[in-house]
Amino acid sequence: MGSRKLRYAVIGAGMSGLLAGIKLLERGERELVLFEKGHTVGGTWRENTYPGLACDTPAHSYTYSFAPNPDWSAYYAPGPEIQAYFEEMADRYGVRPYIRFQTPVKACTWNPRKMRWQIDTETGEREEADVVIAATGVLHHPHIPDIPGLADFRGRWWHSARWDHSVDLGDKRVGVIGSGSTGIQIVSALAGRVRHLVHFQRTPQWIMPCTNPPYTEEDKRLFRQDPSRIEYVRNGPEARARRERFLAAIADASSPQLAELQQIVERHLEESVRDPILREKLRPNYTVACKRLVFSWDYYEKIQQPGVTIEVAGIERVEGRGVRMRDGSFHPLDVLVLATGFHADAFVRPMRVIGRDATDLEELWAEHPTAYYAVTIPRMPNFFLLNGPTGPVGNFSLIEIAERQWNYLDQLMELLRSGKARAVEPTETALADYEARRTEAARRTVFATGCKSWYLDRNGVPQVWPWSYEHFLEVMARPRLADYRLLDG
Ligand code: N01
Repeated sequence: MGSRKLRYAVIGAGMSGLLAGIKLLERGERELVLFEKGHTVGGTWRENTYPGLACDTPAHSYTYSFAPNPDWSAYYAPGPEIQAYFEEMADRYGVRPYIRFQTPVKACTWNPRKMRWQIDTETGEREEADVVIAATGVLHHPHIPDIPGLADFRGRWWHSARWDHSVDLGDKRVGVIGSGSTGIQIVSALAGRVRHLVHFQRTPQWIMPCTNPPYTEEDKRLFRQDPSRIEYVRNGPEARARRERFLAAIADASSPQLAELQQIVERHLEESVRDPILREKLRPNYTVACKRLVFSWDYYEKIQQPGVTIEVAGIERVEGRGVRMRDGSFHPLDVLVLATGFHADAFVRPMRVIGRDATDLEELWAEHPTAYYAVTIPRMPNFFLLNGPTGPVGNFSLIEIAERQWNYLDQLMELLRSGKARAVEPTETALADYEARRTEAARRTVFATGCKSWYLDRNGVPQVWPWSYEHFLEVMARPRLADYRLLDG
């Protein structure tokens, strides 16, 4: 079999989908189409526009390795700047003309005769491709909890990822439900800027202190002049040590590194919150980093201003004019923001994926979503995932992760391009073995130490990468072909 030209379909034009587009164009591939459900690129950074939105991964790390940005305004970049970066990337690398916006994919169906995927969109289009790259993101289906009475609320309410900018909050009494990274960022931003703010916390969070120094014009000039300074922020000894320390902490709940993290957050709470009653309200009863660690440089300070109430009594119901607590108390509110997270186990769903032998991905994922090393799935030939299930999604740069995954997948695609195979998929045994080792390791992680979080699958097993970052880099460096089935049609 000689070499052949492939046609590629990328699903999603967020950070990972754009990466796929850029890399394919860079290789000279032109037979490609990106399907995007939204009106522009950027994924999560397009959807989330809430006040205080920022990325808690250092800006220079949350940047494509091949497109450094000396102009980030601060160590942690604000959301709109990140969105602007992705818009620029789509143009700079010429990906935009290949994107079909407002075109959600309804189904991908493997055609065994043609050994190609048929892609059907919600807009009635039908396309074929040899390769599908699912870059659909992790957290994008808002979780709207079933809080009694929500429908009766006479004020305005919305989910954090659907911010209503038409409402001026300055003179409003605002309630924010949820204390994940989103809720903490929103409350920090609104405190002191609205008439009254109530932060409803079902479960308090450990807050990791950090600083967010703005980059001066001089800093930016130096970054531009000497890119090794950017590389230093990304991968210098301090960044590496921080990453390794953090990974050692989360991978082993009995590690000294975790004990050290615990001390840092406890000290931060003791030193930052003066009122002992408030301090106890804010004190979590689980181990640090069991839930995704929240970083903040100002949350404790902001909530101690006048006009902010921390409520931990538990919501009984929403009423027409506010929120009733289980202890009978009542918070009158004009606006309610649900920072209540996302359906983290959706991944490519609700898209329907029917692979070889009419295998339905929904059935494969009935128990929980999974993929061999987070990137490939048995019976789904030439169906490749970026930031798919069981990958390292914690407090890391998902960009770096997607780049490593791309490097791995590109080697599988090379088998197709060079004519060594028509299609490639991992064996069932390889996935089963991976899952057995992964779930075993996952039980030792901090995520399994008894808190509730979106990291856990419905059986309470962490559905994320449980090993070191080094192991991830090692595995992503080269596919182990013995674990793959090559189909030649
Ligand atoms: O969502 P979450 P998020 N009644 O699922 C509460 C990324 N991110 O949007 O803990 C009352 O973490 C729920 O309470 P509990 C990051 O990966 C990154 O904040 O289940 N409360 C919890 O407090 C992050 O982890 C950045 O008891 C209810 C909250 O809602 C992920 O997005 C910034 C409830 C949900 O927390 C998700 O964060 C922001 C109910 N019925 C987000 N239902 C960066 O900076 C849920 N809750 C990169």
